[in-house]
Amino acid sequence: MKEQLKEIQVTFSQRLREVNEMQALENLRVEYLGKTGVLKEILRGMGKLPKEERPVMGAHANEVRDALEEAIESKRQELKDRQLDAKIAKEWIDITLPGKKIQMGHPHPSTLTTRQIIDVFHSMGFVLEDGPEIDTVANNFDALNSPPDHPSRDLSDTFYFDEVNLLRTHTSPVQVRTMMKQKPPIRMISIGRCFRNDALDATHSPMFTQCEGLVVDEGITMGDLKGTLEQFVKLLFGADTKSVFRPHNFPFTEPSAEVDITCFKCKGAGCRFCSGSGAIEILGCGMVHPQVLEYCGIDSERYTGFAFGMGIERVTMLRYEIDDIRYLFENDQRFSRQFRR
Ligand code: 2NL
Repeated sequence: MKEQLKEIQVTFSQRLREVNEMQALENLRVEYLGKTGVLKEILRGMGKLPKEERPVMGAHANEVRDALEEAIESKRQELKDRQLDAKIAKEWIDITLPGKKIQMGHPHPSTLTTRQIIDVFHSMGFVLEDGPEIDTVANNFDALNSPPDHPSRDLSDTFYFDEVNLLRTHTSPVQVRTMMKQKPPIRMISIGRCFRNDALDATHSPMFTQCEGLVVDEGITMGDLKGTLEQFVKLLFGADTKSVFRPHNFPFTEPSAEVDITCFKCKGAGCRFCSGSGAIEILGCGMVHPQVLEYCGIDSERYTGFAFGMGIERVTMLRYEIDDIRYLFENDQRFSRQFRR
């Protein structure tokens, strides 16, 4: 029996050396130490031994069992360590490698123009006002002295929801709302999306952004209008920019004018950019029509005002020499990325 135990120990050691993974180790444990294992089989044979040998042999068998258990436990630890080493080797990260560069976003060119225009007017004491993109026929047309048969009211030019509501065709309703809720002095600008039923081409878009301004107080004159807008174009296009006020006509202002600035490309000599004229039209303006003031509840005998309006996209196209308005709406990264800073 002693020899048998010796034999078991030797073959067990050989078998254990060949074990390379947990399941094989468990199988080996069951084979030798399990309820029907090799060792149990031996112990069952103890009954045949002479009575006096049994305690000695029993003690010896227990020693062998303990030794086997210990060997299995240490092998288990060894396999566990090996598994962990393999995992660490596989998941190794070189923390000294440079990180992946993240693509940073950046403002759209129209946003750059918008922000700069706000800054310029803010520096002159104007307050930025806001209003809804869906407004009323009254606020968009009636208040602005637009005659009932004016072409801009046409179904083919304006997006109507019904007889009362429309998509605003300019930001003027914001000025109307401001005048209705606030007494002069008023010094405000509004910037927002406007909608006209125009076909999309290089210079027109059915959705565009307008910036308008309004000043109403006692004693406001055409001189205030000129001074303010001259200062505006100098701050936006450079100190040497000259402006020319050319008579025009709007239903909501009287008198009305359009402002041309000296072409910043050819400095007035005439080039392809300004169609040879040496000047570029930048905005429309005028003294607020007394009818508009009265409609909004402002005494036109006591107060006067001036107003102006310009297209953000048009100004953006001029500043960055963009020759097609569609670039501003398509969001093609090959275009937009050029404005990364
Ligand atoms: C242009 C011209 C203009 C106004 C807008 C305005 C608003 C009120 C009263 C009087 Cl509430 N006027 N706005 C005045 C003159 C010109 O815009 O060419 N815009 C793109």
